[in-house]
Amino acid sequence: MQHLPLIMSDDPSSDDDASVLVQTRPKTKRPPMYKVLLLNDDFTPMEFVVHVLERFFGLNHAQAFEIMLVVHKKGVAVVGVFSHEIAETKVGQVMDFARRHQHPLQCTMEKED
Ligand code: TYC
Repeated sequence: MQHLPLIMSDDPSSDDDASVLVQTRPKTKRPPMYKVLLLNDDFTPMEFVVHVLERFFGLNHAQAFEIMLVVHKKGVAVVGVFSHEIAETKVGQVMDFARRHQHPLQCTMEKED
């Protein structure tokens, strides 16, 4: 097998530039997280919201009741923080469950800062 001479490129955009090779601080960017928000409305029964929080967010009855009251009084509350995929799944589960029971409950997600 024949070995050809290796010529280094002078092109500054080329990957053989030393600054590309000397990466002393590897970037370990964590994936963005998403807040799942529950919104107040005047029609969804309080017990239904408590049930949703127990069923889809793994809260016990006291925690679920507490968060339901925060939403009821303040209009909105963060009910959990998840990866994009998990947050999307939770929002879908809540919206689907509310729709099937004909309640106008709204659940959304928002990127965390
Ligand atoms: N405001 C509703 C009521 O008085 C209760 C409620 C709480 C609705 C939280 C939605 O996300 C909600 N029946």
